[in-house]
Amino acid sequence: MSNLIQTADTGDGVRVLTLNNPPVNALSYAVCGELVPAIAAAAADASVTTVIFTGANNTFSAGADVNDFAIRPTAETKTVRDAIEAVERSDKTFVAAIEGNALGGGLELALACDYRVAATKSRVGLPEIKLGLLPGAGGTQRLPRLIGANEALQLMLKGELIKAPDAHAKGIVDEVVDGDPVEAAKAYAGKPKRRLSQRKAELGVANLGLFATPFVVAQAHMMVPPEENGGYAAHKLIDAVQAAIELPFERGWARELRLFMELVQSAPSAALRHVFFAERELSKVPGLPKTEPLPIKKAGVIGAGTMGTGIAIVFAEAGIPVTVVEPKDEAVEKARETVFGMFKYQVDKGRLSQEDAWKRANSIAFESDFSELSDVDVVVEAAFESMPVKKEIFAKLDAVTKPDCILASNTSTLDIDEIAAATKRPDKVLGLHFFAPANIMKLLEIVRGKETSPQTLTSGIALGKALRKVAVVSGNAFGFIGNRMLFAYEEQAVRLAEEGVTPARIDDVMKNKFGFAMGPFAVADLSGLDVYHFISQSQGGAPLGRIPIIAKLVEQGRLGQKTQKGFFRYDKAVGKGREAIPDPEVEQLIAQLAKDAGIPQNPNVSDDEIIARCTRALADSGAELLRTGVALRPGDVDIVWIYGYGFPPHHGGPMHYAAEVGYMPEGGTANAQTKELTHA
Ligand code: 3H9
Repeated sequence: MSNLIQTADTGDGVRVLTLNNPPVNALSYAVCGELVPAIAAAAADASVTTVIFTGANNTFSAGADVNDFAIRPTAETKTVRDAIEAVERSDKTFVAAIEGNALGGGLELALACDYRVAATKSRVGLPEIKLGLLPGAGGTQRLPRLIGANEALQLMLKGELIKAPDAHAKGIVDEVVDGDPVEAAKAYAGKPKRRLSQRKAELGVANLGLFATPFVVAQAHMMVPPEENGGYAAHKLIDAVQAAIELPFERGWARELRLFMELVQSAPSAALRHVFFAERELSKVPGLPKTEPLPIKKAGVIGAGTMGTGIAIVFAEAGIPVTVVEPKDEAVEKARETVFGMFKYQVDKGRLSQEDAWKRANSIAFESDFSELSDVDVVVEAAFESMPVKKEIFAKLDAVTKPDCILASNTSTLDIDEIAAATKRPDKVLGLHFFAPANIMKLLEIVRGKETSPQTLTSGIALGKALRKVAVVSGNAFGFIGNRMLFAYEEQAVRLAEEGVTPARIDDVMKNKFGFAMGPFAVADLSGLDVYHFISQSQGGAPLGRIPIIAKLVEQGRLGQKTQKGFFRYDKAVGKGREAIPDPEVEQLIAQLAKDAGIPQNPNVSDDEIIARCTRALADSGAELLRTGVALRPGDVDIVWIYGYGFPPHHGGPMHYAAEVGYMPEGGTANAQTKELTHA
């Protein structure tokens, strides 16, 4: 036997069983294979009165091993459920001593104990919903019996981690301690058993009388997304909690397992598990030599426009003081208002204390001269999207900043190598492409130029983590990963419109049937049709689609949401001016242009065909990025689209979805092999 479970008797009838499966003590089949006999041995040992569960590696457990869900269990396989059943059968007292995280199956093991003690800095939670699962080791049955079904349901549907003091206030843990939780747990030795399985689940809602349960259950079903559009696990989770309220424990425990097994085998859970692992792969760049990242203690930003201000806020929120260089007074005035407005909002929402908000807002300094950047460790340029402008800025930055300062551009389309060539330190130049609004959107594309050094790239990845972004490394190619694919996707949507399908229908299908946060035409209107036009002009002038619809709309002053007219109309009185209103004028314009160009009409394409064409365009474009080495892995492409463009996570991203529906992108597979990054 290995030492996945460490056993220690402390001499006073207490046996400590320590989970030891680095890094997070996942309760893998192998761990449970040792845990079950260890519990049985303690149960059979007359000298033991109390068993304390704890974790090595400064943590309790992150739950079941997510890798195991892809492995079919055999009759011999042991899971957390077997360990919990062994606890349930034993007449000893069990105490969980929690440090670090007790999540998923880890918390479920703790809930099977009679008492729970947690270190002040630890966190607990049942985040299974984020993997398209439900807590399947008794969480849906025991948590309602501990804190009431209504509150338990809210916690499990959100899947959030909560800090130990909050968990204590809710009654999830019995005691919070500053010192060693194992020492504190010993005080519970020999105390009477207190199994949650013996309790009845209360609803936790007053004044609803006889109809309380059906009311709460029906409300919950109504509040989550439909089963086929992101809510598959949520509805089953609600069913499991209903069982906790209505059925005896043993039957609820059995029902939970059946529902859990259905979810483990479901497509949405496979997609969400893929996203979980893809996210954790991001910082591993094949072939990147190991180097220490440069410390980033102070930052600079060029430009106080919307992007520059947002980026400055991101630095301030991460505790990195930042100097914004902006020569125009009115732009500075507006940026200051945005900064203070945003931090005030955080205070109003109770997320920040007044004092912290004030400190952070004041860690952003506005200056008019580049010379103020002489002591910063990184500068992010967020000026106008024009190569001559960027080159001039980089040449100036090269002259004023210290030699090892990293120079980054927030460009969304321009060539990083050409920008780097304006400096004498191209090895210190890279792209840091934030998405608007920069302080809200999680995605950051890190663009690696031809000369970007391993240390600069490593520092960029470390900075991404410090700024709490989901950072994806991209090669230097037009549009990088996200925008390159966006153009391919928008092009396909425009082609469908040319064939007579209205923009409103295409948006409705992609949003409400497929699950995107917004439809492709609403996205175009939000980004600005002038931006698309400008980019297609700078790329040789070819229109998106076969006919110059966007050029015509721009000519008519229809630039999108900002002019209240684009592909759709916008009215300040409807949805604060953000709701897309179909516009027959645009539909007629498209029809006329298509007729003039002799494009065959086919307005009756099915919804499935619309989805297939738009998602295939994404997969084809993603496959090309993988073939040319711009993107490292299919999972990276998926993460860019989920975090940057509102692709529905339950479909796992464009490459995962293509593989799932069996689509083979042009010239390659959706699951192309990981490649070393090259430059396109
Ligand atoms: C469950 O419990 C089902 C039960 O209800 C029913 C069973 C019958 N499994 O995120 P990090 C790895 S479902 C396997 O970078 P952090 C992770 O891949 C589970 N591996 O660190 C990474 O590996 P690598 C419910 C896991 O400090 C390494 O650990 N639990 C698992 O930023 C470090 O992870 C959850 O959903 C796992 N469960 O965050 C919790 N967890 O180094 C999922 C982590 O090779 N986990 N790894 O790339 C998390 O939320 C975060 O990982 C955690 C640490 C907060 C724990």
